[in-house]
Amino acid sequence: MKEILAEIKKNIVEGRLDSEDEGFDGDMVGQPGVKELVKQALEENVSPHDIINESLNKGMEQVGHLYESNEYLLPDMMAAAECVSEAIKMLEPHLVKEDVQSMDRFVLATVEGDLHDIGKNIVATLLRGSGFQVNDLGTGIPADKIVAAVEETNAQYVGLSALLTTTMEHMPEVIEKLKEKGLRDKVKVFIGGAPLSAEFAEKIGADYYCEDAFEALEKLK
Ligand code: B1M
Repeated sequence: MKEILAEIKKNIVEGRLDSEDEGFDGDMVGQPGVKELVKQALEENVSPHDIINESLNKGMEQVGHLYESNEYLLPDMMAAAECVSEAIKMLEPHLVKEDVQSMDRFVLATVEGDLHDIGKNIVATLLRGSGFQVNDLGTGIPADKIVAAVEETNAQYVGLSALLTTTMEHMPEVIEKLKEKGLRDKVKVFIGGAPLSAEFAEKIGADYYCEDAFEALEKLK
């Protein structure tokens, strides 16, 4: 991995937004944090794709392991999440192709009971950048509301995100309610999120499982 990508990942794990942050051992003040490093990476023409997949996703994966092993507490996870959100804001202009316009409508939501939105937001940014009209409903969205949005906007695609093994179980509800409303054949259902898999997509009758946001775009193509 390029050194700059490794540095960004390290600083995500340390929850260091910028050079004023101390880091966990308290001795990192003055060293570049996520903001400075992402700026530098973009100036060096490192691709936003690599920054997202190699630094942001992998950094958060490591944070997840540290939380699981009780080395990190909730505020540590939140500090890392803030760094990722800030990095995505900086990457957004580089992911948007200004001349692309499409009539394709995408409804996107994190399912009921689930507040994780970093991955969903990356998906929204990429889709908008590729010209899709994205109706991002936000987090913790019940199946009824998702289906109502599909109906109202006449969307051709719906994307569901879940990060918890408990909340992924709300995904089949959305598919059932789409069937009840006679909308299932009019919309392609994409699902994504760390605990999901292609097997789960098949089991619940979703059309596509996406391991990451770029795979969603590939599948749409
Ligand atoms: Co949470 N959390 N969390 N958390 N959190 C996990 C998911 C966990 C695995 C950590 C762990 O224990 N190892 C664990 C779940 C365990 C389980 O379910 N078995 C967990 C837990 C337990 C919790 C709480 C219950 C903790 C508590 O309160 N005690 C709580 C739940 C709150 C709730 O939702 N009700 C909670 C809270 C939080 C924070 C608020 C602190 C924060 C979220 C901040 C936010 O989202 N704004 C947080 C975080 C940051 C994480 C981890 C560390 C990182 C998640 C993340 O942002 N990843 C996570 C550990 C992990 O995932 N390994 C963890 C980076 C992101 C870019 O990846 O979201 O997977 P991801 O998205 C990818 C792909 O999956 C895909 O594309 C994205 C971009 O490439 N994708 C899609 C996702 N959605 C898609 C939709 C599509 C297509 C692709 O449709 C088209």
